[in-house]
Amino acid sequence: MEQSHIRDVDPDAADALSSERQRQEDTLAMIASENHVSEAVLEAQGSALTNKYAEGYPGERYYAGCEYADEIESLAIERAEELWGAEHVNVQPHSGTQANMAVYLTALDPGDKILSLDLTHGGHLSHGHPANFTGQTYTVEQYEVDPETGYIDYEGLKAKADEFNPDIIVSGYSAYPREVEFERIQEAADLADAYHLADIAHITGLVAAGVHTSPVGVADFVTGSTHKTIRAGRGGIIMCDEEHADDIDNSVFPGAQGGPLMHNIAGKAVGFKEALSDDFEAYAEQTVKNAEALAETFTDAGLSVVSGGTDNHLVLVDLRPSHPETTGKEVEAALESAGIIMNANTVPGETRSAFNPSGIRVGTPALTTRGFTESTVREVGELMIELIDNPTDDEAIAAASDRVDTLTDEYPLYG
Ligand code: DSN
Repeated sequence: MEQSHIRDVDPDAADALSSERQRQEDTLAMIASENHVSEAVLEAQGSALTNKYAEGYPGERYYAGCEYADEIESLAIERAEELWGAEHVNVQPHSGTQANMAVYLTALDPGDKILSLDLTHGGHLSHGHPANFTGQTYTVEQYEVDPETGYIDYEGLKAKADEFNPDIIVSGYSAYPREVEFERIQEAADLADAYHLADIAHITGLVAAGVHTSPVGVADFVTGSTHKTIRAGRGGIIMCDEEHADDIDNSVFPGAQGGPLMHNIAGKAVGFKEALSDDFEAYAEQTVKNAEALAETFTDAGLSVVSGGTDNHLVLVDLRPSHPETTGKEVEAALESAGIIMNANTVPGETRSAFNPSGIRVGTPALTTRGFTESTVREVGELMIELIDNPTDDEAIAAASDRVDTLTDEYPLYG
């Protein structure tokens, strides 16, 4: 087969791809769920494994020619077992939501009861939102964060578990800045004789590095994303004890998915190897220190940081007390114009809509990958505050944009 490069075959697609790479090089990625994988992970994800069908699991495939697919998937599994200390790992979920789907298929029947954190309090669509299959298939009750402290209301959760008698309690969140006390959630699950699913999508890297408490060995099922703080190939992962291993594997394939995305599993294997290095622990620690520095910068400027600070990689700001007329979307747009990319987010007690909410969520995993430390993160925080105060001031936006250009030049990404 004659081979040509994408630039010759499809200049439009080539332009879009190289522009995206340049966009990442020239902007500050502060979406809390994003990160920058290494060139090695990019290579794995762009490999010939994208061509291979490998339904089944290593050594037990439904197709021939799977010897290298087996090798790659086994590497990903072994490394994940070492990173998180899990008895059983499934690396095939296409995403965190698919991982959660497989757990629900394993643990629940349609109509069964899920107890999970409200989306506006930091939960996730796949934890029972009405617009998601979970909200449409199962009966859902939600717990909340304490309105005074912004921390999970563990006692309220226990009371709800007692009253609602759920079949599964979901912990792990998308916009919660504090360390999760998985043991306390397990107590509520024990009280209700319910399963416990800990969805650590955002904090997989912090847990692997030992920077945050692990729910592995506490919760019945632990799910996660593999491309956020853990910085590996894109997708999802499930961990559980041996007793649930066969059921989970059957729920992923053939229950919820067909052929695994073997090129992504290769990216997971390579990223997990990188995460097993000593450098990764320092990276995870720095990610948290950077988020703490950002939270402090915001608080010092009079912004209302949900829960008063952070223990992890993200900071959630409620704009209403300091900037009652400014919405998260306005801030998102102003910052984007200056090359700072983060997202508007709902906050506990939200009074606007999910599309134009009252808060912003800002994360440090990607900046930390670039080499940013507390002082540079503080500087970015100051730029953000200037634009939160003046979201429509073109001069302020231009000045911030110049500074972002300097910072991105000083901290190149892929080069
Ligand atoms: N979209 C991810 C996030 O931003 O948290 C979760 O799926």
